[in-house]
Amino acid sequence: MQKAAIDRVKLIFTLLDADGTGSLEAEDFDLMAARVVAASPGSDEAAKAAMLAAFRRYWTTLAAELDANRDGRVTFEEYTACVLSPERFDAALTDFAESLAALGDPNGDGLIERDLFVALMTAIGFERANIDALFDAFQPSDDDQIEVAVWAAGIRDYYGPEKTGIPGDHLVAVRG
Ligand SMILES: [Ca+2]
Ligand SMILES: [Ca+2]
Repeated sequence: MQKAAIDRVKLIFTLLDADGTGSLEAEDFDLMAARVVAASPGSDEAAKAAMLAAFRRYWTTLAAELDANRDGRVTFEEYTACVLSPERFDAALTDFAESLAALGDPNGDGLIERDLFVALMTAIGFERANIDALFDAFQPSDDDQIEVAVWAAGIRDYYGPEKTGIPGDHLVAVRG
C-alpha cells in the first residue's frame, strides 16, 4: 500500500471515530450521520433517511468484514484491511459514496454548491482549507458548483490503495 493511501486511511479513521474512543463502533456512525444531516437543512426527509441508512449500512459492513475478534469495535489495525482488499467492500463503498454525494444535491440537479459541500465536510470533521482545496481540485464550474458524479468518484478513489495524486489527497495535505 502506498504512503498516500496510508495517510488517507489514518485521517479517515480518526474522523470516523466521531466520539474519540480510539476505535470505531456503531455510535460513531450514528453521531456522524446526525452531524451531516444537521448540516444539510435543505435536504428533504428522504435524503436524510438515505444518509442515516447509508452510515448504518457502512458500519454494519465494516463490522461484519473487519471486526476480526467480534468485540463490537473496529481498531485501526482491523480497519486497514478495507484498503488492503477493497474489492470486498465494493458495494458498500459505492452506496456510501453515492449517498453522501447525493446529500450535497438537495434539488437534484446533479450539481453541488460550495457552501453545502463545506457544511457537509465540516460536519464529518475535515478542515476548511482542505475542503476548499478538494472542491477546487474537482474543477468547479464558473458558478462554483461541482458534479455529484465527480464527487462520488472522488470518495471511492479516496479508499483506493493504489491511488496517488488524487483530489482526496488535499484532505490530508498540511495547510499553508
Ligand atoms: Ca469510537
Ligand atoms: Ca474488533
